[in-house]
This record gives sequence, C-alpha cells and structure tokens, in this order.
Amino acid sequence: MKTQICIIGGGPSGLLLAQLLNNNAIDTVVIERRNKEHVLSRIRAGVLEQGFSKMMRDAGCGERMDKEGEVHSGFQIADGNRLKRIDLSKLTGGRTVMVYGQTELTRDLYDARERANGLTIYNVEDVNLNDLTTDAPVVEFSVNGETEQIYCDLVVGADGFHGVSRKSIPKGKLTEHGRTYPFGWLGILSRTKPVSSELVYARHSRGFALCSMRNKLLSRYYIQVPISDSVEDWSDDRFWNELRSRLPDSLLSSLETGSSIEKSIAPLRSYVAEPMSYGNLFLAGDAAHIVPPTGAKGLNSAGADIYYLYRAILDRYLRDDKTGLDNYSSKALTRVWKTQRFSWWMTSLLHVFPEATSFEKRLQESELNYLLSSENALSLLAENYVGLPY
Ligand code: FAS
Ligand code: PHB
Repeated sequence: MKTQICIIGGGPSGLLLAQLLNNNAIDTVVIERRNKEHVLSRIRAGVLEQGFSKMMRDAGCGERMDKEGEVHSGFQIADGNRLKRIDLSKLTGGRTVMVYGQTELTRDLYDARERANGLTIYNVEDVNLNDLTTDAPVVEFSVNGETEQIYCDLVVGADGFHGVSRKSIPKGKLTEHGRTYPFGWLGILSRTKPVSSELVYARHSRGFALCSMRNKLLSRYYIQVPISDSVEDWSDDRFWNELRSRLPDSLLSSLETGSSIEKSIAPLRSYVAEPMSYGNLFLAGDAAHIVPPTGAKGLNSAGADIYYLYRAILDRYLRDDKTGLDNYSSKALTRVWKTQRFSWWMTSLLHVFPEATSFEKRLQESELNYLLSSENALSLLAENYVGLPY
C-alpha cells in the first residue's frame, strides 16, 4: 500500500502526529505492535504541560481533557514533616499544568482517528524499515501471517524505547547517551480519594514518594524501591504502610487506602539518541529519549517533538520547503536536553541514592534547602515544570 507518512507506533506520540496531519489532509498509516486494548491498559503519565494540552485542542481532541482533566496551579514538596507549596501560577505569571492521564489522552486520540477513518494496523510483527536514505522508503511487516509493504515519503519512528525505528539507524550514525538509576518507581492506581488536591513530591530518608491522581476518586501513588524488587514483593498493605511512613504527619489523616487496581514497577533511566533523524526516518518521543518520570517530562517532551515534526511536515507538503525536516533533529534535541537536565536534577534532588557519600547527602540537603528558601530557585523549578517554550 502507499501513503505519505508511515508512523511506527500507536502510542501518544504517533497518534497525536497522525491526528494533526490528518486534519491537514496529509495521509498517514499507523502500524502498532500490540492491539488497542493493550495500549490502553498501560498506566503512565499524568501531568500535561500547557503546550501539550494546546496541541490536543488543536488536533480536535481536547474536549474530554478540558471537561474531565484538572487544571493545577501548584504542587507540594514534602521533606520529612516539612511541606512547601510550589505556586506555579505565581512563579510563572499565571501558567498551570493539566492533570489528565495518558491512558485517557491516548483513548481520545484513538477515537478521533477512528472517526476520521485513519488507518491503524494492529498486531504487526517483524517490522523492517528499508531505503530510508532514498525518497521512497519502504516499511515491511507481517500481520496475520501475511507480509505487507508500505511505500511512503517519510517514516516516523514513534515506537518507544524498545521499538525498531532507532535500531534501524546504522550503528555508526547514532550516538547514545544515558544513565540508569539504582532504583525504580513502584506505582499503584487505587479508587480512593487523593491524599491532597495537588501533587505531593516527598523526599524522605526511606526513599522518594509521589502522590498524584487521575480524578477526585482515582489516586496514583509511587514509591522509590530498589531496582531488584518485583511487584510480587509488595502487597497492598505493605505499599500503604511504606507510603504512610514517607509522608508528612499533616497528610496522614487524609490518606485513604484501598485495593490497587494496577501495580507496576518502572525502571528509571535517562537516555538520548543523537541524531533524531536518518534520511527520511524521524524519531519522536520515547523512541529517541527517556527521562526519569520525576519531572513529568516523558510524555511532554514527546509532545515537543511532535510540535516540531508536525510543522516541518506541513512545510514539506504545503510549501515544498524541507528546511524544517533538515533542522528537526537539532531543534528537537536542544529542548530534549533541557528536559533531560531538569528530570535528572529533580530525580537527584528527591531520591535516596544508596551509594551516596556523606558529602553528597549533605549537598542534596543543601540543594533542597536552597530551593525552598529562594524565590529565584523556585522560579527556575516552576518554569521547567510548567514546560519550557517550544
Ligand atoms: P510509547 O512507548 O508510549 O508508545 C510506543 C508505541 O509503539 C507502543 O504502543 C508500542 O506498542 C509500539 N511499538 C513498539 N515497537 C513497535 C514496532 N516494532 N512496531 C510497531 N509498533 C511498535 N511519563 C511521565 O511523564 N510520567 C510517568 O509517570 C510515566 N510513567 C511511565 C511508566 C512506564 C512503565 C513507561 C515505559 C513510561 C512512563 N512514562 C511516564 C513515559 C511515557 O509516558 C512516555 O513518555 C510516553 O509513553 C511516550 O509516548 P510514545 O513516544 O508514544 O511511546
Ligand atoms: C502521574 O500522575 O503518573 C505522575 C505525575 C507526575 C510525575 C510522574 C507521574 O512527575
């Protein structure tokens, strides 16, 4: 089959780009390794920068987000029993974030694509990207035992960290940077009232904890755990007791516990692949970069990639101008590295590092004390958290 843009990956990056292009009569085919139910079963990001929310509206997919999402003008940082509100709006001249789960956002994008009769091919296997450095790349894959080819102008690799796209760039052309962290995040979803109306990022000698939510009756909690832990090691009771031990006393009376409806451990890593393009292959989102979720930048940095790539593709088709595509990688990477820095900084600030020396522990304490006592430092935090400009 033939199309203009073949998008590998039916996650939020691929679907958002497909919807934006579709609204400009640019033909796309999305191929997805799993089925839609599996993609929607993943519980991931919860906080959207304003730039991301605006793109959802621009794509015609913002209605449910605006109805069911929560606009947040601040969040809390807890340090032992100390609790400090970070007034994002005051520190950024009125900017806010949107709390709306990635699962729901992805559902909205799938619904929009189906309404627009966009072609999404699920359960694909053995995906191979060929002739990427020609003007006629070919995406080959099998589905239901049949081999298929998609002849296209451009290929977008939005297939996440474990996808095939980045691996299709010749080794000698790719430089990879990254680090892993000696801990993971054990996350649970529970039909309980959130402990606070705003997110609480808690630093504690026992480890980091995060209190988030999806709505007023659906809470999302995380605790830092050793990377050697498995979900089986953590009963609901053990989780709630550990979370309780890491939160300030002032929050405990409002902590409602209950059964977990989802429980998983996510490893933490920082990773960037350079460049983000090769011939007519353009990487976007987790296919090109990964951040520890502490700064809520995973999905949001994917959004910035889509913002740049969407405009570059429009220029190519509507104005016969390939400058945006030629500059995509360097433009995207400039912002990617800023979100990498912020995510690494916030992770370093709030987590317990088992191998930390006494000097490093004191430095971490001093960094937090400086942050919580300096309007300038808080402004830098807020500016990054609400989202740097595209
Ligand atoms: P995704 O990984 O979401 O989507 C890629 C899609 O490509 C998937 O559907 C996959 O099935 C498909 N695919 C893979 N290989 C393929 C192939 N060969 N052919 C076709 N399709 C293929 N971010 C936050 O901000 N906060 C969080 O709390 C948070 N938690 C996370 C927890 C986990 C376990 C993970 C893995 C990530 C988390 N993230 C979080 C980051 C996450 O939200 C990503 O940034 C976001 O999913 C990026 O979206 P995509 O780039 O679309 O990649
Ligand atoms: C979430 O709600 O899943 C969430 C929120 C903020 C983060 C990470 C995860 O920094």
